[in-house]
Amino acid sequence: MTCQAVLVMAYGTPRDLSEVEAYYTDIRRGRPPTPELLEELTSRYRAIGGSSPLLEITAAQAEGVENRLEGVRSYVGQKHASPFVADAVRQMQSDGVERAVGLVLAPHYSAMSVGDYEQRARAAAGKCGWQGTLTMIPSWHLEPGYITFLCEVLEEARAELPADAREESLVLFTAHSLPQRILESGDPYPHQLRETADAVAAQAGLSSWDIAWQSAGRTAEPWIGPDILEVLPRLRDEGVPGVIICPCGFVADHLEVLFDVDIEARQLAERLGLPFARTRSPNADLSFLDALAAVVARALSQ
Ligand code: FEC
Repeated sequence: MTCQAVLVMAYGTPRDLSEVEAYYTDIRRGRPPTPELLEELTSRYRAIGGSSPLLEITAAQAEGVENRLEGVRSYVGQKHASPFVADAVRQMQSDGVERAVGLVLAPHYSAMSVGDYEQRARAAAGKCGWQGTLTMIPSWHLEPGYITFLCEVLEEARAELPADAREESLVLFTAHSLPQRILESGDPYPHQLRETADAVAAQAGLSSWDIAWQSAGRTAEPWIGPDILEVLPRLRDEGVPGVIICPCGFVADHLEVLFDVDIEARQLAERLGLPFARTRSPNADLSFLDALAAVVARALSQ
């Protein structure tokens, strides 16, 4: 029988504050951050309790997918922290995996995100001489189980708002911003975020929704906007009674959700007097894991 696997890829996180510098250096492709940048990032990890739960959640998601697929073993490979994508590919090689499906734990395709994970996996395979077949899942932003999950958590979040703000509140679907230059090559990333938003809006019967971007990098070049921090004051000025942030470009609680949304955006909304709620992250929710496993099963059957 063919030895099958799912290569589960995610962003990665420092395990504790002592690893932040190495992690940031890896994100910056080997250039260490300035002391100011390092302190600024470290202070964000401190604000969420000293570390991000991303690694544990990634591991639980990989295990959840593996448990749902008979005869399929999962391998976790991260972009910027250990275990790296290359470590996972080396392990697949030594375990004799013949066929793997590459699943990135981010729903929307960009050459800079999913494309980059794929390049890392293929480069690692070449380097360690893994001869198996890797089939990448390019995106899964319209997976029915994911859309249904988002509809359900939207209703939960709506219930957190004051009664008089619930019905007319605007839902903002967000994803990690990327440098604007990706648009020049026709990258589908913004279009796919819009498609997720429209699919949820249609299924949930939303009357008021939009997309926005978050977590833009600290670099000089322009990033895709508008950023949620620009949108919130505009919504208040337009008389919108409340906002629900649905960070559907992410599937786990981590720094970009726990700090950028739960602390930074929420504090701004509070200052503006704008009622604010955030949809809970998929994490290891059972119906979400069913949806991910369905995506992988389909790719394996092709
Ligand atoms: O919880 C954690 O510790 C990790 C949170 C985290 C996730 C995440 C996801 C994405 N990123 C994406 C793109 C970029 C680009 C840059 C960039 C920089 C950072 C920095 C931190 C960071 N990212 Fe991230 N990202 C997370 C954390 N990201 C920290 C560095 C400091 C800062 O700018 O805030 C710019 C550098 C570069 O050019 O590479 C671009 C994308 C995603 C969503 C897809 C995915 O999860 O892979 C896209 C989680």
